[in-house]
Amino acid sequence: MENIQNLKKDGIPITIIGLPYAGKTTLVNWIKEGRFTRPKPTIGVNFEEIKIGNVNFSVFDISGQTSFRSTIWKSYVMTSVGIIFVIDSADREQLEEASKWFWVMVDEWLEGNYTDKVILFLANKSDLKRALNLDEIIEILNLTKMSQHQSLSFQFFKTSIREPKNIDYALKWFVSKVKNLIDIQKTNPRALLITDIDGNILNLYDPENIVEDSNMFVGYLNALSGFTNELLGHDRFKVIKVDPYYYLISEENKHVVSIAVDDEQALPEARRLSFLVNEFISKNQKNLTKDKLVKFVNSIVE
Ligand SMILES: Nc1nc2c(ncn2[C@@H]2O[C@H](COP(=O)(O)OP(=O)(O)OP(=O)(O)O)[C@@H](O)[C@H]2O)c(=O)[nH]1
Ligand SMILES: [Mg+2]
Repeated sequence: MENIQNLKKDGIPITIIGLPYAGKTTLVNWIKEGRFTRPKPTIGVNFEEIKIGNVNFSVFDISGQTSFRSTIWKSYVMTSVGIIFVIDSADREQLEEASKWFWVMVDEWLEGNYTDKVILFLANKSDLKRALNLDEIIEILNLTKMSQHQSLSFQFFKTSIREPKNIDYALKWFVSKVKNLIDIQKTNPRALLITDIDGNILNLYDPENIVEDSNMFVGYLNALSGFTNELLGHDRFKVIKVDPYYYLISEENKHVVSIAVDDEQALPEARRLSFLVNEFISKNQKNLTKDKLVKFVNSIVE
């Protein structure tokens, strides 16, 4: 299984999720080979580097199996820029379940308000006779509610990979949105600092020496954590401005990750990077060494 820890910055990270048999891998194969295939069910995560137009993508096509949804799906969604959610529009029995997971993603994981995600919803297999029409799907999945989440870039399409129908059109929308987002956010952090909760530095990526006096910074963090044992609470972020930079601070398993960026527009990318670091820390909790951490951080920053 491709491990999220190996996520490199080579391609723009894209995640494809949806229940089993929806057509996720068929979609990946279609993009790669330009033909309709009948893949076997995916076990784990299928990773592909794909070029669409002149843009490189790192595509994570994830198994739809139940056991993957609350953990693996979430990790990849949080650390991706684009998400493609695929449903089988002929499988009426599974629509409620698909709807449930779509809204878990939007409301719980993305809290409905992320500006750094593009979501493409595909009502696939529209070629099948028993496929529901788009209006029915919109109603069952309550997709009009997405208009309340205007910060998320969202679009739905009725598609068939078999015919093929609408796929090019849908992907065109998706690629251009993702590319715009990346152009806006494109930035390497100025600094990435990891400390333990007492302020001891475990990693410091600081090529331009902007965290000159990390004691000051650590002092600030200590002052914050002095009030509560938990600095920020789970999956929460705090942004502080210490001119001329913005610092995004997050906490995971008694580690504090602080990322400095130039401007507000780069904060979503900083948040994505902190998810990657937090993920790494959680997974390596038992045998985390400073060396490992430094190596990992170097692999996600340029
Ligand atoms: N009729 C029709 N069949 C399709 C279409 N897209 C995919 N399929 C078929 O649906 C079946 C399941 O497709 P997969 O791509 O393996 O499904 P998946 O979403 O990757 O499933 P998991 O990997 O198990 O989560 C395959 O036999 C595909 O050929 C479509 O647009 N129309
Ligand atoms: Mg698959």
